Amino acid sequence: MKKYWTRQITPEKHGSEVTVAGWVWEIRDLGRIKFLVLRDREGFVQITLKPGKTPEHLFDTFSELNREDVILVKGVVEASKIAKSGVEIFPREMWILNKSKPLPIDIWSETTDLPTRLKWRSVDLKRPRNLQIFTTASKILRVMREVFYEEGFVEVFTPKIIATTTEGGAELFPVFYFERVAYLSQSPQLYKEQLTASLERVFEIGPAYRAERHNTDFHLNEFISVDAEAAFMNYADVMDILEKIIRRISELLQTEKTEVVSIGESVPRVDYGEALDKLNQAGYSVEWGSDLTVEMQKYLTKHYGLVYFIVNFPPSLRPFYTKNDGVRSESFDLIIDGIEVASGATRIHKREELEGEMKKRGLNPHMFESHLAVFDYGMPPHAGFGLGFNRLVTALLGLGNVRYATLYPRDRYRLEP
Ligand code: AMO
Repeated sequence: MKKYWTRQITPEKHGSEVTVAGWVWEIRDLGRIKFLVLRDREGFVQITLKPGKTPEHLFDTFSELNREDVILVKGVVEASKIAKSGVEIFPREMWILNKSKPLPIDIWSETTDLPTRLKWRSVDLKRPRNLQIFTTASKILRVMREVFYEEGFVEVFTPKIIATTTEGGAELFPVFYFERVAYLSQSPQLYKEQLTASLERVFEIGPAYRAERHNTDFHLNEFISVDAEAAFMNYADVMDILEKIIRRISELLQTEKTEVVSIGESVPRVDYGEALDKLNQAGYSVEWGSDLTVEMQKYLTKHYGLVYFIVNFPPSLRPFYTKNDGVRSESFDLIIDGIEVASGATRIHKREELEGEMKKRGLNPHMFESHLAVFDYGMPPHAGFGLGFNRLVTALLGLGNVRYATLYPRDRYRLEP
């Protein structure tokens, strides 16, 4: 088993014997002295071969190496003023565990276009920037889970094969389910609400499927949704939790020395009406009841900074389950760098009210009977949010396209790899 990551080979290890394993990133043959740079998930380390110091047969092994060959090296660490990481390893033994053909794409520079990179995604993921994106994404998930646990949430999993729509609208992928048609879940919305009647505070991190025909930089047909729902909270309370999550992630990114979207004392909660005023003053001409575009959301960062909420949307812009007084709903979107990263609300917890909102939107309450029945047996007031994980990573790391933050994106024209 591999015991050291390359980043653990530091000058303090001077004189000790270590075994490292990874891929050949770079080969430099300076005649008598030969170098290779070994890459693993966590970084790089230089291996140096010197006549007199290195066993003769390792020069033969070296001459067989190609970039991306998989190697295992046992050697002695020496602190070095010249090597990039301040250390080099003088090998005592070196094994080629597998050979690599020349790669189909260039992972050593940024010249390859996105479609070609995605076609060869497993190879593309060897790129150091990608290793950084996906290890950081994993740390972000961990921070989110920590905050949820601190706030008394339990992690749950709800079905992804479902019988009816959750969000309304026709953006569902049908699947064959024995004798009938089922659908892939767009959101755990109805299940997470139901669970507030028992588990009170729940969160789920899992895939959501949208059969949207959009082909934009921010839409996927399968994305990772971070969902939270809590009994006895309203939308202001869940915004507090979301704000805590974003703050903690921002602290994490600071320690990681990743470029960060900085957050002020508190995240502004901008009334939808006020946002419209600001936009209209700037010449946009948006009417009450219109959705804001990415361009408008980007414009608003001038007034509110890179991270802000828009709150109190008109009910017509929100799904049927959103609590409202007919003019405004207790709802919010979280915008980071112009992108809608999360949306949430206080929910309707009275059955008759919910049925009324379904009818207003042309949905048949009979289709939702199993959901509505839960409201007859002690449904508490509750609120929650759904956060698009791929969009969050894209916005925080400034990637500009949600596909960069997705291992194997599913979009309108991409079903493989
Ligand atoms: P909504 O539909 O706004 O709300 O989705 C919540 C968040 O999920 C992300 N998202 C997407 N990410 C990538 N590609 C897509 N096609 C896509 N669609 C949505 C966005 C969005 O903010 N049930 C409600 C949430 C709730 O109220 O709890 C819902 O699904 O970041």
